[in-house]
Amino acid sequence: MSREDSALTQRAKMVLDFNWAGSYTQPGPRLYPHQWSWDSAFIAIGYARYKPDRAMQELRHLFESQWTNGLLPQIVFNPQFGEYFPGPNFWHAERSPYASRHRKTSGVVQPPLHATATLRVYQCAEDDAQAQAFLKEAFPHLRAWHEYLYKERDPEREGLVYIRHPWESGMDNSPMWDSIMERIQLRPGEIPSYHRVDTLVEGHEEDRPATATYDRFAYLVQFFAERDYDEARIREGCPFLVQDVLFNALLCQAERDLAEIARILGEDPAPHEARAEQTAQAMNRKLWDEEHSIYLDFDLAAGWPLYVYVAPNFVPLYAGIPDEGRALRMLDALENTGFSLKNKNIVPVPSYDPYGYGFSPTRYWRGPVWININWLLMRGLERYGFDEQATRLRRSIVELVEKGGFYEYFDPTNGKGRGSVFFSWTAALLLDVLMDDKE
Ligand code: 2M8
Repeated sequence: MSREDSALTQRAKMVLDFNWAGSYTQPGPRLYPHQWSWDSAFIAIGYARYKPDRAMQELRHLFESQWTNGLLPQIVFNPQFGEYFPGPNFWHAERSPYASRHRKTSGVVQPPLHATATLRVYQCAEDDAQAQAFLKEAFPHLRAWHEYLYKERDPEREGLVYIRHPWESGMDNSPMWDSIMERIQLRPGEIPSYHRVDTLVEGHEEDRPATATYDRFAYLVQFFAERDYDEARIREGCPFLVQDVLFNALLCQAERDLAEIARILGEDPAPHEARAEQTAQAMNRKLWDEEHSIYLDFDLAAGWPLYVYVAPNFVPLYAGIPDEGRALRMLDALENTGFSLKNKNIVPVPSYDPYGYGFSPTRYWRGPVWININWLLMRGLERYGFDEQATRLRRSIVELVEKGGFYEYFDPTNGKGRGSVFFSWTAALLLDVLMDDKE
């Protein structure tokens, strides 16, 4: 490791220490004080490299807040920080008979990377007995989590699970949701009364979702709470039901990793392998877009695909879902469209096609570069042996953070950092990249 890299490694560890809240890591100091589900999985992947104990604590804190029906919540609230919106009093998660009784949580989920993170922690840990004990402890939580998704979120047993709120995608303000948001026509009396705080944090206002979008976010939360989080009742009339590419691709890889965990523990890996395969096949059958060589989300409420081209929809590469031929075509699309790994004027990979309608280099999930998506794409390119392009992405991840700082996201036109400073998954995934050399 070069001297610059080792200085950067130290800085990344400092960011994580700064955000460590005693039993979990805050995604970012001011905007995100609570525990977020997929942030914790990425963060654990970083900790796995140098502090496996902490990685285990991170995941354990989330597992302890799991609902009894297996739902792993998007947010676990820390009662010390009261002013976040929406807080527990808006979610009313307690209306569900399954909600965690000892910790307050939200009532939606986030992408399921947790089996992947757990396996990673096990593989990196040096104390075999401790690692084995952790795997044993995590296994029932992970099994229940995946079972919840396939049972409650895949009513037609297609092998594809749905999300029911943009927050469940992790890509809150993505242009993918625009057509659905437009379809949700609200009358004044239908907009819940609420008070946003995200726009009060200085320097963030113009990047954050618009008021009309937040009205719909809040409306959907109210819709779930009014139905006591009963999935069958929600499904009946929910205007937002989407089979999302990123979510299902990560689930597919997580099932493969859960199969591996089962094997290590002497449990049966077959059900997990079978589900991973079913999801991969369903994605190839239903979500593949022949014309643009990318996977597309499917809007279940409307019954059609969402023709919006976002970088996360290349993530099936990470899970080994496309065959060699399709993977080559995806690579071509990554290199020769607006995403353009080759374009010297754009920092790869913008979250949304810069030639796409409504692209913005600075607005939240509508164009900026996110380190977690780049990391998933980099690992995906490696998986298929596209080494030159993977190296390009690796360099870009390191350079972005080195020059721009540990930001939440970056402007692809100039590499400038934006959003939360000291952002945890940026630090954790950078560590993972820098410490690759050690292997
Ligand atoms: C962002 O989402 C939260 C709501 O969940 C927000 O906008 O307030 C997203 O980037 C999401 O992917 C992330 O998990 C969360 C915390 O980093 O922030």
